[in-house]
Amino acid sequence: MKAKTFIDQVEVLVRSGKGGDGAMSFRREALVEFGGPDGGDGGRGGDVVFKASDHVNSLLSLFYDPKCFAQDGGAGQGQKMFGKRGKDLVVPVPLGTEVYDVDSGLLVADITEPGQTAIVAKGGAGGFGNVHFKSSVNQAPTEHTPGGAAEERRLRLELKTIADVGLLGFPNAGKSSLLSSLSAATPKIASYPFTTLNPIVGTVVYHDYAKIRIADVPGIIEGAAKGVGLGLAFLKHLERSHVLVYVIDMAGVDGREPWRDYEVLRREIDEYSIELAERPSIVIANKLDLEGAKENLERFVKETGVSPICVSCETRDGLDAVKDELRRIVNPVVKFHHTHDVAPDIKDMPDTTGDEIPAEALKFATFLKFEEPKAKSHPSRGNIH
Ligand SMILES: Nc1nc2c(ncn2[C@@H]2O[C@H](COP(=O)(O)OP(=O)(O)OP(=O)(O)O)[C@@H](O)[C@H]2O)c(=O)[nH]1
Ligand SMILES: [Mg+2]
Repeated sequence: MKAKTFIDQVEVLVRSGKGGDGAMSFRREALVEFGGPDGGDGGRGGDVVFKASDHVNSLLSLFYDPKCFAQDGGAGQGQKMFGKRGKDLVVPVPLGTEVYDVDSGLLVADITEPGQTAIVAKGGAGGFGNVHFKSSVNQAPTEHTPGGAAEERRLRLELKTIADVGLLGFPNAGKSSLLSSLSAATPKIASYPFTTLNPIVGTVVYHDYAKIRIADVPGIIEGAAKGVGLGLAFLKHLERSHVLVYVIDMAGVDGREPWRDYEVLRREIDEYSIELAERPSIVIANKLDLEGAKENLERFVKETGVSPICVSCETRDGLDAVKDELRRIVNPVVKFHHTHDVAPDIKDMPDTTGDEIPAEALKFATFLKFEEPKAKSHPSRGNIH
């Protein structure tokens, strides 16, 4: 059996730590009469926390280890010793993970921001030791409380890739070739269908550092909505894309008819989700370098009424037009520095010989710290009497 390398749905059991019990104890010491209560509180139990991580892109580790248990809190002890706090269990999950409670079916958390955390099981509170119950009328209390119970629940995690743009097309249309031409991603490319079996995300970086994330998902074929081929299950990875890109093999390799391909694709998406079908979309005619592609293009426009952007991943023609069009639709915010969303225009900078950095430019270079070097201290000086 081939080992699994990608999992986008998994059920896990999470359990927080139980709170430690409060202690009941009295101070006993030679020469100290009526030492009083000194039972410490229990420590609180650890939480189970899901944390977004850039280093995981699948729910694979949870598939193999679906039990997430945090540590119990320690019990309180005599001499006012408080119990140890139970350690939180922090579970890294990929960006785009939705967490559902299996019993209620409700959404518990949606992990969409880098570094985002969600407490999915709260640790029990520590119990009170008898030192807490001391009062003027009860100077030797024996009351103490047990620690709070652990929280246990079954959760279903569903990964929906987060990307601005999703590529859609028949197998072999050149989706992965397009992704690798536009970004630094290196998806597997081959001339057989279903080369891509998992969603892959690449980032297009523009000259001003604007970024757009593109998701490449497995090819779909006619009847996919009814489960043919790889079905449409992976289309959930496009649910969070703002723009859909239909990639059409205009050369009709494998004896295809590009206009029919387009219509079938649209129909399958319609059947999957009307909402997805109504997203902004662009159509890309690929493999324009191959024979017959130009003639097919004319017929394509006539049959479908759509004028696609023509590209060839082989000769790299038309890729800039795709980048420009995606940028126009997605309109990414250029994040330059924490304080500046707009990049300074180099033309606005004062001239310089290059020997020194102009003060105007320094305003944008807050990451450079220009501090006066500290005067060296002379420890001996202060000591002279
Ligand atoms: N001549 C030519 N061949 C191309 C072009 N784009 C892709 N190909 C070839 O088409 C074949 C399929 O390309 P992929 O990028 O793997 O296609 P895909 O759509 O990702 O296919 P699946 O992952 O199987 O769905 C490969 O052999 C590519 O080299 C192109 O513009 N011109
Ligand atoms: Mg592919």
